[in-house]
Amino acid sequence: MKSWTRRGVALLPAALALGLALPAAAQQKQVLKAADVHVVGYPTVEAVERMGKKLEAATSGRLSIQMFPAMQLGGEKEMIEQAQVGALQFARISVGPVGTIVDELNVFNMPFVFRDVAHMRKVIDGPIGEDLMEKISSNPQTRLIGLAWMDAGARSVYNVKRPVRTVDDLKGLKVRMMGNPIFVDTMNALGGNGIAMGMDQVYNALQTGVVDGAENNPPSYDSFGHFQLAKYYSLTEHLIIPEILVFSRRSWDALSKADQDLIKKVSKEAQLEQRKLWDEREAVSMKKIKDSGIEVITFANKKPFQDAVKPVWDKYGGKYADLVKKIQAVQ
Ligand code: GTR
Repeated sequence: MKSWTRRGVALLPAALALGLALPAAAQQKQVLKAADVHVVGYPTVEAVERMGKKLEAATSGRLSIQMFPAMQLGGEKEMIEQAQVGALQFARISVGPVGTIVDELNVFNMPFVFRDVAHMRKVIDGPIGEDLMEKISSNPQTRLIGLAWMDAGARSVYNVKRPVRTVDDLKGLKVRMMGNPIFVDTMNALGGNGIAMGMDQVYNALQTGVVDGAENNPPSYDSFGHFQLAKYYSLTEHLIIPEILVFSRRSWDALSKADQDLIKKVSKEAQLEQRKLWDEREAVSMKKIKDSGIEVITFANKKPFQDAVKPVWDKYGGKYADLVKKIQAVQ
């Protein structure tokens, strides 16, 4: 009896680490850390916080999420690194930086790859989305588990200098892009000077003239305060890049199968819940942008912009040709 007890005690930490079937009350409370570059109230942050509430309810408080919003843990590159070592569990990031780790995902980072946002949503909700998500989880080098897609609308160019009405107007503008060579090449093909930079530096860079502009969706342009500095917003919609919620593989492997399944379930629900929040927020941000006197430039025809990015397709497109055909076939 004694030796059984000793062995039982000795095995306890291992059992906990593996999440083996101990009575729920005996299992440790776990606070899962989540990070986002966005502030509280932003659709992605709100969706993950709601997930946390669901986890708490489903496990009687054993699992919960602590959100670190607003770049408290750095930019997305830093968030990925922290998730890889298990210092952070959930990282809500753009597919932009993920493409530098899992090349297949770069297909979503190609300019004008989707016809519109509705097309992107159909693709991420369907088998292509599932397949690409699996590519993250199945590749041991990522050290990440892919959980859910989220919406980030379409990205458009804004700048401090002048209204951009044509491709030519972009000439000579230094435009911040996310850290992925595809984006820098895209801006260069459009005639501007693409400058890769983490979001944590962009406001300052716009203020000091290190860059003349950047590109993003209306909620980000609004929420990061860039609209207060860059007064010209041209709805080029050159990139439609979904967001992604990933989990640290290291932390994942220490969870029980039941907890993994629960996290997968609430993440999938978050994918559609975030979309509703997104649509509402996009309308609010667009109104705020227009009401604050920003010159919003629309395009009846984006073909000149689409034609200009042909060099990017020539350089990278070949690798993704089959996948692109499948994406285009999604109606
Ligand atoms: C936002 C996106 C962030 C980040 C940011 C950026 O739209 O939600 O995840 O990618 O853009 O430009 O760095």
